[in-house]
Amino acid sequence: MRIVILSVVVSLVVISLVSVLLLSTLYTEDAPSVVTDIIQEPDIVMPTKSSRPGCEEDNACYIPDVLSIPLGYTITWENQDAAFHSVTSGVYGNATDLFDSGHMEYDQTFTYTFEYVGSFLYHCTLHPWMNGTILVTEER
Ligand SMILES: [Cu+2]
Repeated sequence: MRIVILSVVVSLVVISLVSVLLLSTLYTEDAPSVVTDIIQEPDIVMPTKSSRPGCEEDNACYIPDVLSIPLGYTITWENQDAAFHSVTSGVYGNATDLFDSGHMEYDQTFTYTFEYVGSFLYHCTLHPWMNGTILVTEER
């Protein structure tokens, strides 16, 4: 009788331990993906078809094409177009060496932290019509 009770208790403990383990794996798998989604929310996107001229007429080669940020803010760009694009400081044919993403493929992101106050022009090295501006202000 004692052995029967003991084995029932042991089985119950094992079953509950396994359930807790299974549940915890479920939750640990869910939690990081939610956090990742929040972190990867881009500030600026390169939309589809920005590789063809015309987006500049709607100021929509980078969306938004002008963005104001506080000093020290880190901007995330995301290429949502099928074509390669870049995020390069300066203007087309006259890049500065502040930042350069290199060629970004679809879904790729680029981040840059602005450490100086001012207005910063940037462009795409592949498509002369793609231009954007970051306005960095003193307030945090
Ligand atoms: Cu481009």
